Amino acid sequence: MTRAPSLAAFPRPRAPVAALAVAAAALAFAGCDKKADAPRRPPPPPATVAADGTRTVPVHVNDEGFEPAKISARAGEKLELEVTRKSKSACAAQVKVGDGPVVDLAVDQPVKLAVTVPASGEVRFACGMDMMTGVVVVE
Ligand SMILES: [Cu+2]
Repeated sequence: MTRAPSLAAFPRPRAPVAALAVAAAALAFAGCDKKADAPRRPPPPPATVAADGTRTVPVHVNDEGFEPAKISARAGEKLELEVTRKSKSACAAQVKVGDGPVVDLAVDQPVKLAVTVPASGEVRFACGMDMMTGVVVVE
């Protein structure tokens, strides 16, 4: 008679504690994931403008595609993309700007590609397989 209530009483206070511990562990995991992601993939640095007016826009090639995938340009602007492959995926191994040649990319080796900005419209850029795409839009 004295044992039964004590046995029943033990699991009850423990259950919520265990559930909290699981929830806390899950939260800690989610937090870790986000923290691990941020330093592993910082965004590309801002564009720079050289003395001759050429604007250089850093572009990263990630697993998900180009970052940024859309770049605004002014008509006739001297523009170049500084493309850096940040993904080991084969999809990121090449890039092609407009009608230009397909250029090989090595991981973390920036490659500068001049863009002939038209008076209007847009210039596409893409991976070698044309799966990941980006665009320079004349505005
Ligand atoms: Cu591809």
